[in-house]
Amino acid sequence: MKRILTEQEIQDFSDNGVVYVKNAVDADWITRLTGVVDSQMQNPGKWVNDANPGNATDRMFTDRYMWQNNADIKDFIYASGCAEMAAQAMRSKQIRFYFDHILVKEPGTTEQTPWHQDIPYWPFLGKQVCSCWVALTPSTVKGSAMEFVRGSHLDNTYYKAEVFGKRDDHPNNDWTGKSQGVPVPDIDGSRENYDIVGWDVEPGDALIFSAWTLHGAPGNASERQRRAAISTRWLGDDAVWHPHEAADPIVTQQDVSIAPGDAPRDDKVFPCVVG
Ligand SMILES: O=C(O)CCC(=O)C(=O)O
Repeated sequence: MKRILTEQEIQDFSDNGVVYVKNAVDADWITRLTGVVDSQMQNPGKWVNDANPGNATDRMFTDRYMWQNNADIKDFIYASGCAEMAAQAMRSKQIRFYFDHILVKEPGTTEQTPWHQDIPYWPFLGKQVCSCWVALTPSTVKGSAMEFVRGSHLDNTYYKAEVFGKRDDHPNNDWTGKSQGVPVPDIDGSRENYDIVGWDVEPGDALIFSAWTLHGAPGNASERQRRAAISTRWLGDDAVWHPHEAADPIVTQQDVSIAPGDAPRDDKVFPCVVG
């Protein structure tokens, strides 16, 4: 069963730049993807970032761009309904896939997800670009849940990409240096000045958010509960290819058959999932 967004959910996405979608994907996906997380943590891919390999605590682990080699993730992209929800949220006729991203914070993880906007990290421009973040474990606003600055997608501001968890032994993470844009303000330093929203989530719930919405998350202070999620990234009708120096190197100009300013109509690299 694929989840269909209500008119209210679609309007919330449009007004707020983020929408919480209860029971967005079936429980079977959570079982399968939890297995993927466990196996990637044992056997990471090329694009891993692992703060503390092998540790059961204080470990932030991310891996991305696995869909071409991982059958479970490929199935999830085509069959989970995330593409359709992205299409509905963005009111887009067509949806192409960009990349998959798993994010894990083991109990006692101090590393935060800094406040950021996704668009400057990605080689695209356009307003119809979004993520569908699906919880694989519970997380609460008081704990490790994501937070968003409501309405920040409408500010027409392109924020400078910041390095996440910079470490000398993780060159994979160090590609943001020449990013253009406005520095992200110190949101945690003056939270009262921002309209910050977040939701307690259960496995299978989703947060769909615009690539222009400021978002972040604390570490994971829980003593026992892992916090894990998969984020899939989606390109709608107005997305155009915009390679730039500080963009994520998973897909660069040499990997695609399109030119800057083109729609992402390279079916091998950005498969069309809706439309
Ligand atoms: O899960 C997190 O802490 C961050 C996720 C995120 O920033 C994203 O999916 O774009």
